[in-house]
Amino acid sequence: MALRVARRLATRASGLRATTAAVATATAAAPPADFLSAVPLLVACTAPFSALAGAPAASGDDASGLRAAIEAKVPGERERLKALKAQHGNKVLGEVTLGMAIGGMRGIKGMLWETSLLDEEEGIRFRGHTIDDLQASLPAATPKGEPLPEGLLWLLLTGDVPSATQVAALKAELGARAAAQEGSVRAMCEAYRLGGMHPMTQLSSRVLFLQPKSAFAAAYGAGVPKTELWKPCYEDALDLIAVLPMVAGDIYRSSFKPSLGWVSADPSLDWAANYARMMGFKEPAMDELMRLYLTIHSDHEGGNVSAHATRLVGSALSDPYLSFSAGMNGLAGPLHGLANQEVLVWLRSVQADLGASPSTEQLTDFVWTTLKSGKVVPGYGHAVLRKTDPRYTCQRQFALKHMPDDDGFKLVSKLYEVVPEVLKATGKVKNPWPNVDAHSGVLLQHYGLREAEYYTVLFGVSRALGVLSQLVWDRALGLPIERPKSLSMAAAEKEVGQ
Ligand code: NMX
Ligand code: MLT
Repeated sequence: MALRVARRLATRASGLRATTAAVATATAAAPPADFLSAVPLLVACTAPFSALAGAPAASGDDASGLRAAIEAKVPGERERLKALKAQHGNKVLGEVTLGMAIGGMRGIKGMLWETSLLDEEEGIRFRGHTIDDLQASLPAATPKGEPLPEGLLWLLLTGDVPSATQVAALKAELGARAAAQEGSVRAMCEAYRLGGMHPMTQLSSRVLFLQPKSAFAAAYGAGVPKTELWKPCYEDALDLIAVLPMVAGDIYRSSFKPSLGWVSADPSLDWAANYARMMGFKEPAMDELMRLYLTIHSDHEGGNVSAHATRLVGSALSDPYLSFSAGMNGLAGPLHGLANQEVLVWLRSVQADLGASPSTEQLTDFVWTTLKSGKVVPGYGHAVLRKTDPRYTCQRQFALKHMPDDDGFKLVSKLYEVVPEVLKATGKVKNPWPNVDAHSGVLLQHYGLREAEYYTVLFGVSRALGVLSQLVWDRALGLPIERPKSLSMAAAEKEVGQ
């Protein structure tokens, strides 16, 4: 009953969409040159955009059967957690030293995260499956092709590898959800031309502008009980995932290729290929790269900044739009997701200084110069991994298959022989091996996506699959508000008897 009330509330404002579109047309003129010139536009648009409330449209019909598949698992997973807590809730998971509290909580086992688990040697497993497993078992668009991210989304949400029929149904459902929201999303995108801002700031802001759509916020406001809140959380997650290519594709076009204009989704295409079209790319190999890229960047257990920020904000029962936007603000940091931008900028500086085929000695000197100037070598190191990231390895395999003679790829390969030795020689870097970001830029650049400042947006669109899937389970399992204990230095001194 309360859920029905929430749905009614969530559709009430849809009649205002015409007003929204009119405002959008009036304000869509020239993109602002910089942030300050964007401010009056934001102020002008704030009030009419409450009209976005209630546009989730396709929500509720479970056309793919995914929600029913999750629902079938919820009681069993709740029981499992209840039993764990009752029988083992007082077992010790590890000790927390003062060094860990000072050192970014590294190594503290302090949360549950169901969708993926990271092993420091082996790398990531998504619901127990390695990347190699996924490439073999998830349905693909072409024979022996890269996995479809829709299949990964099904896996993350249910724990089961989906059939080709289930993936086709989810692809169709995401397409229908995107089509149903296109009018309101387009109006928002065309009203908020934030071209002077970094693409990640644009992404985070635009997700917030969509927040009035939230079925979760409406459901909470209508008094839907806590045990049922995972359902509107799921609706928001799927609605948001469905429109992210539209939102992010428009950020790309409006920032870098304004002549392309608005690009509608092609219902015959999958989520990743549509995203490629929305950025103006048509080559089948680019579609395959996008499928791989959007699959492997989706999730990296719960402690990384974007995942943890999303979880933390969601734990206050902030809705999925607010939570995901928070995660994107974390992903925008250079030690996290923005490292993919930093890598390409750094590789270009190597090429500008040393030419197309630098020697090992020249590269070694260049890496030392980077370190001595106080900078990190982007794309290398990790807080958990202690070996080469398997996400790096699978991108390398993609390059060997599709673009073995690319100069950027050759440089990345050469650096793999040089950088770890230098980082080891510093004596302080715990993991001298490359992470996911060391490789992605040269692949994208090869297919014409050369604007490095956009790269983290691609990471963010992919990360939505993981963090929003887990958010649905956070609510389904009834996980509480997160609130770890902090210490002042004085309290720490007292604690250690100093
Ligand atoms: N280049 C230079 N110094 C490094 C590097 C690197 N790639 N990696 C670690 N260090 C330094 C680190 O700054 C620290 O120095 P100090 O004691 O002077 O503060 C020291 O080595 C020990 O750090 P670690 O314990 O090895 O690494 P930590 O867990 O603190 O940080 C990263 C992990 C990923 C932040 C770090 O390795 C780094 O800054 N890497 C480069 C940026 C990057 O590629 N980030 C992307 C990570 C993946 N992602 O997408 O999020
Ligand atoms: C990620 O994908 O989130 C990064 O590798 C960072 C991390 O796991 O800490």
